[in-house]
Amino acid sequence: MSLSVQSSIREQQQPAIRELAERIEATWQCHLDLTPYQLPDNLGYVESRLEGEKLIIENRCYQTPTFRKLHIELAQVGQGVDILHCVMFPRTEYALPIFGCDLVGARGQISAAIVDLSPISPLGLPMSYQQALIGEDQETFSQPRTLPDWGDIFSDLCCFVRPTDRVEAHRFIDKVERYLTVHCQQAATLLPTPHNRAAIFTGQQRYCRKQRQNDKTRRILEKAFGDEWADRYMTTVLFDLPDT
Ligand code: BLA
Repeated sequence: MSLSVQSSIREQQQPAIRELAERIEATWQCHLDLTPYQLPDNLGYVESRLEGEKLIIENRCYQTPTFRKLHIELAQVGQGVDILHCVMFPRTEYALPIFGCDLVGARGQISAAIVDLSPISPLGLPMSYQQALIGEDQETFSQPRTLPDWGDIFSDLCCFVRPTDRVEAHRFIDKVERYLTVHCQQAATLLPTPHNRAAIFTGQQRYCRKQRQNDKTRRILEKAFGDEWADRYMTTVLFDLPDT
């Protein structure tokens, strides 16, 4: 499937965000068998209509035999703030962690860069992931950030930093690409375990429930679209669950 369609806000976004979006999609295209995924009505491209700061959101979504939903979202708040959000939800017969990444940039700086492979089992990440990513926890960034309370869903390999310059921004982008590549490789070899579906669903449910507690995301959406819309967007587009 071709991913060459150009979006309209992509060209205007900060170089690090644009580059990360391109690398994520190139990695998906290289390792996965992508087909389109239909978002709920009218939520592919959204512009705010309320007073206050304008918010533009562009979504791209795919699925594969192993992943229920691969989501990459680019957003622009006013003229100053650019956001990249990406989550890969496995189908519930695959006991895979959830890859997630968020990059928030304002006026040429990146204030938040986070990437994780989040376990859906209380036992943590599978051993094969830990082996494939040995040493990742030793990489240094000069301004590490502290996770909020709801961030107990993230693994030991979670990287949450404020990159201070282009070198660190690239260090972060390279890291995302490594996590993503390992994840795609692991996903390709994992056999489905349908008998485990309920436990996997519960793990994904907990992940979504916690992510929906991110007030910083919620507030931006509420300011531009209102409370009800923001809640619908967080539960049906950003952190939705499959039908049981
Ligand atoms: C932080 N997310 C943020 C921030 C903003 C957004 C404005 C604050 C930046 C800062 O503290 O410097 C906004 N993020 C958005 C918006 C969208 C978005 C509007 O994705 C979408 C429309 N968030 C995720 C995913 C992860 C994530 C997948 O969507 C992690 C895998 C994490 N974002 C995350 C965390 C914070 C954050 C942990 C810091 C929250 C805090 O410090 O309280």
